[in-house]
Amino acid sequence: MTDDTPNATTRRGFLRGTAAVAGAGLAAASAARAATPDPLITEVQSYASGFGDPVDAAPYGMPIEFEKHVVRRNVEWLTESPVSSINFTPIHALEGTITPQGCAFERHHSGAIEMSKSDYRLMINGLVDQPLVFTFEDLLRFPRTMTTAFLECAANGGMEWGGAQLEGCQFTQGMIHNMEYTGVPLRLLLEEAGVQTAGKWVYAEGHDASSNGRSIPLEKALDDVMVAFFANGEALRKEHGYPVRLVVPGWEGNMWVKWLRRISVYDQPVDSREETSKYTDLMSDGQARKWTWIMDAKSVITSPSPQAPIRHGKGPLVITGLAWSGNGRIERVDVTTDGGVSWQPARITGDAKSKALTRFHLDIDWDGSELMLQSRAVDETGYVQPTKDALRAVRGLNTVYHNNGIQTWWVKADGEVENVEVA
Ligand SMILES: Nc1nc2c(c(=O)[nH]1)N[C@H]1C(S)=C(S)[C@@H](COP(=O)(O)O)O[C@H]1N2
Ligand SMILES: [Mo]
Repeated sequence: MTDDTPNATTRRGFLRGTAAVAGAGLAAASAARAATPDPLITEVQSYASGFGDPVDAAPYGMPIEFEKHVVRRNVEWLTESPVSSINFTPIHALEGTITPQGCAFERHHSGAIEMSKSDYRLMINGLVDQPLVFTFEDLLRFPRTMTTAFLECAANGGMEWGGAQLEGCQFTQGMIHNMEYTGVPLRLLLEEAGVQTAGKWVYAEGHDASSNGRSIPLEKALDDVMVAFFANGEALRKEHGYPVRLVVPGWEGNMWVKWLRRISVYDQPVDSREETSKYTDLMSDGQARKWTWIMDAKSVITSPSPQAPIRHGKGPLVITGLAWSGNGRIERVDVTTDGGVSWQPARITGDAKSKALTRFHLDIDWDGSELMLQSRAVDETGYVQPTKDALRAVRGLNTVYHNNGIQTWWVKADGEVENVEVA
């Protein structure tokens, strides 16, 4: 423990009351600290005897240098070229639920393009009464809505289907981010164009060379899909689709078209590259599962985890992680420290928003022995996050998509953590 927040103190009191041995150990540790004069307490520090930076030193702020390890990282062998690649959100080092744009993972099929608001155009055509082209200014005059939603690439955790075990939840589960979006419901733009009765699907494409075209059933397009231009209170960053991207809550990241260029209304799906040769799940029998849009309930313990080992020794241990479901709210998250023999419910901290990342915590008194840590999410539909083996039994090993299996962290006595699987 490096801080002495009121919460930590309360919890220490609780632990002392319930576990005499642990309580004694904590009291001894505190006494030792108090007995040694700490210059950080007893001496005037330089920052307290001079001026700090003036207000205009950083008109747009970056994280302090001590946090410079909290960055996106990639896995070089994963993709051939950085313009058609992916990096990973440092979820092991973040708290709460909102992902700052500056460290939210990126996935581009042909690089991030630079598009100004004045050059921006969005076309709606196909089976509509009136084909329309909107400028960015036009979009700003439609009534706005807001939603917080996770975006998870369908390939998140994909390397683990075959058992490749990357050391860190950033790498195993970091193809995810969660932002608060503001924009215009796609429904309003479609209503403006007037969808004809034959129209059953929309096909969304981006301005980039890949275009990343995806077919979306009209029902979803009219429900909660958003044409978004703000994320976490500010303009979208270039890499997330500036100035306009599609937000498709609960559905796989590939459908969240960036640098949104065109919405075409069709009577049937387009069967584009991104929904046939890619983003379909090849099963053992050679058939592919198609239209696997929804991201099923999943969770992962973010700390402790391989990149976030336990450094403080035994005693109070904060276990924390993230849970999410493309089918709605997270109802419950269970945590096991013994590889699934016994489970206890974690605390859902803050709101459990529908189709958004949900934070959970479990405070334990760690006795210093090895742990097999897992979390298991249950969503509001009653769906329970499966084991990886249960998924493999049904889907085989050919696919890289939609792995929402339970992740196991082996916590060793020295606090180091390794990515393992329990049979
Ligand atoms: N126009 C366009 N949209 C796109 C992509 C792309 O390459 N081009 N990549 C898709 C994929 S596969 C994912 S997972 C998400 C990633 O969004 P992010 O870069 O904001 O994390 O955007 C999707 N939208
Ligand atoms: Mo993706």
